[in-house]
Amino acid sequence: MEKTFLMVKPDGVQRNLTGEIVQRFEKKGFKLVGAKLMQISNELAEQHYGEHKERPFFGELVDFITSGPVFAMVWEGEGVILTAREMMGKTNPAEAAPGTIRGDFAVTVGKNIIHGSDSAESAEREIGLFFNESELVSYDKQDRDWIY
Ligand code: DAT
Ligand code: MG
Repeated sequence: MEKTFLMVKPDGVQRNLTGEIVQRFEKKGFKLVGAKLMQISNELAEQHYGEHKERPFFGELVDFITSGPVFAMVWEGEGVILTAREMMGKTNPAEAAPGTIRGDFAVTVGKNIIHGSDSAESAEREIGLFFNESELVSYDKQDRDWIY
């Protein structure tokens, strides 16, 4: 089954949105298979956002993502990578539709509440960066036959 990496950023944790965000993916029908509250190191931040190294906002991005705890998660489900991105809304909250996480809870691109992998390759890379194999749980959920 497809997996993606999602993370409540420091602004989302500080603004008490962790539970609300977890609940949205739970209610949708996706399955949580790994989660932890953690402080990202500078090295991990630079690796995670490596694709943006040359962008003018890279320094701010690394400072922001290391500015407080994040809630890192792995979610599983059919089409979860793309669907989670749609549930998050556009990168710039000013353009994110109401009903999406960024559309509902954020105002500026620099503090947009949530990260989600943008492709199968990113998901695999990011899950590997943030989680050990032993931190991911394989289990059956009793709602499965009511979702699929
Ligand atoms: P996303 O988080 O939707 O995948 P991205 O990968 O293009 O977006 O950028 C990563 C993060 O970098 C984004 O969530 C917020 C920040 N960012 C992107 N564009 C920015 C900009 N023009 N100015 C400031 N921060 C920006
Ligand atoms: Mg991205």
